[in-house]
This record gives sequence, structure tokens and C-alpha cells, in this order.
Amino acid sequence: MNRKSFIQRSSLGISSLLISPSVFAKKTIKNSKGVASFTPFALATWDVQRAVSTAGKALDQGSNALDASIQGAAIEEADIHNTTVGKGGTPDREGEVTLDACVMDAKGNCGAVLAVQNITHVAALAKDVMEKTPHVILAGEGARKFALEQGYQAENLLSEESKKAWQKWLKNSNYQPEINIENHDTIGMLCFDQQGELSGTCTTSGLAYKMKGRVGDSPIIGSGLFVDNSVGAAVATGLGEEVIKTVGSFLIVELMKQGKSPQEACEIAIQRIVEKQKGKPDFQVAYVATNKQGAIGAFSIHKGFSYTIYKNNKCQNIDSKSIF
Ligand code: SD4
Repeated sequence: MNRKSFIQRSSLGISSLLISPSVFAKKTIKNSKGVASFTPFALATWDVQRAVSTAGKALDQGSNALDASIQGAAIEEADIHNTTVGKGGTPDREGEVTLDACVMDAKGNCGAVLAVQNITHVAALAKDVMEKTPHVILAGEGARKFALEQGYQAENLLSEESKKAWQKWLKNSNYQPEINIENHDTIGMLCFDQQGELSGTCTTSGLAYKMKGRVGDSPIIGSGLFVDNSVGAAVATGLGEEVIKTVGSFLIVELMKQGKSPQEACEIAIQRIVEKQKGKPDFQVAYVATNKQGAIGAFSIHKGFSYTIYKNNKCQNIDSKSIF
């Protein structure tokens, strides 16, 4: 550790102890590298307790925040019954499942994949783009080709369940954003590790029955996810078009940087979307955020959004506050 990061870490530790002693309860414990050990936690959009516990337990065992968030997200990506993420995801209106994901680490590095077909673990693929290419984003066929070169297996992502639902939808082909139903279950996962570092992952099959080629906020750094390790991190779920227009996750982290709590920052970011609408919006957007002191905020336009947190061996799903 260089002197600057030592000083930053030391001063962070002192001020954080004053703010939230429980988060830093293990501060005196040293890990194998002799570095002060923070109490880790994992946090995600929606009721995904298996995924969040997986990430949280990995953090308890010393995993770094980025790997833990990807490991947690992978649980949902592999779950064929989760029709909003990974394998079994809801297809576009042409019947093809295309996945979006991004990751961002504590150093501010990021990677993303857009509209990828046939690859289940797109969060891990986004990390590979970040680490193994000179780029930040790979889209479509290029992302798929890169995945295959890296040894990922090509798989059919369209489950029988999702195929049947799509065939039913085709009868009317009625496209309307829905509130809180299955088409709003993007997994955004934020992790804080024993080294006191924050990272995050966002993974989704995007809106159900989207136009072919449509990409939402989830893989867009600053919209679906943003991490600033000196401040905090935020993730989004819901109608991506509205999140992109307000660069929601970046906005929340910047508001925290200016002194807002995670809760205040999430509320302002939701307000920013709602104030542009005439009346009550007929779509959902929700955010979850954390700061470096471990304070958590969540807010949504409509009722029905919840988030999950794992800390100190306890996993809980909590209903978010909302405007309506
Ligand atoms: C998108 N934000 O593609 C995503 C959708 C979502 O659960 O949250 N789905 O716009």
C-alpha cells in the first residue's frame, strides 16, 4: 500500500468509526496481509437471497468485492427460472434472448457487454472485457466471439417457460412497460470487502419483448451501475430508458459525494425522473445505494421494489420506500 492510500484508508477508518461503529466492528482484526479488516456486506436489487448470501459468504471468506459480486450474480444468471437474467431470460420480440451486463471495481476500472447471445455468465464476461481487452465495451457478435475465445460455452438461453410466454405475447404483440412484473428484475449487486473496497455488477436480459438490438441502462456505466470507492456505489433497475436519460447511478454517487446520504441521493434521483413526467408515471424505476460508511438507501417510483442485504451472516429482504 502506498503512503497516499494508507493515509486515505486511515482517515476513512477514523471518520467511519464515528459514523457507524457496527460496520467497522472488526477493524482491529488483521487479515493475512496484515491489513485492517472491515466487516463486509453484499447488497442487491430485488429478493435474491441465494445470490446475495453467496456473495456475502464469499466476502466473509476474504473474496474481493468484484469477484464476490460476480459470483452472486452468477447464481441468478444460471437459474433457468429467473426469467429476467441469464439463462431462461425473456427474449426480445423476435424470440432471441440477448443479455447485458457490466462490472466496476474499486479502482474505477469497468467492463461491459451488450446484447450478447448464447452466453450465460455475462457478468464474468464483462470482467474479462475489462481485464483482457484494451476496451471497456463489447457488443453483440463481437462479445459472443470474445466469450467463445475465452472458453465460455455457447448455450441455448431460451427456456421452454420463456418461449411459451413469448408465444403467448406474440398473439397480441402488445408492448407496454410494466410495473414491477417480471420484466423488472435486473440484478444489480454491490459488495464491500474486508479490505474496505467497493465494487459492483449489473446483469439482465433487459426489458421483456424489447426491439431487437435494444440495450437498456444495465450495462451502461453511470446508468445501471456506478462505483466510486472513495464515496459509495449505486445500482438501478426498472425502465432503462429513463435511467439512461438521467445517468441515475452516477447521479446518486455524485450526490453522496456532495454530502447526501444514500437514501437522500436515491430519492433525488427518482424525483429527477418523475418531475419530467406529466402525472404519475406508468413505469417503474428503483435504485439501491451504499456509501463507504455502510449506510444504505433505496427508493422507487412505485411500491413493490425490494432489495436484499447480507451482513454478519444474516441475509434480509427489505421493502423499499417509494413515491407512489
Ligand atoms: C433494462 N433496467 O434493460 C433494465 C430492465 C430491468 O429487471 O431492470 N429489468 O432497462
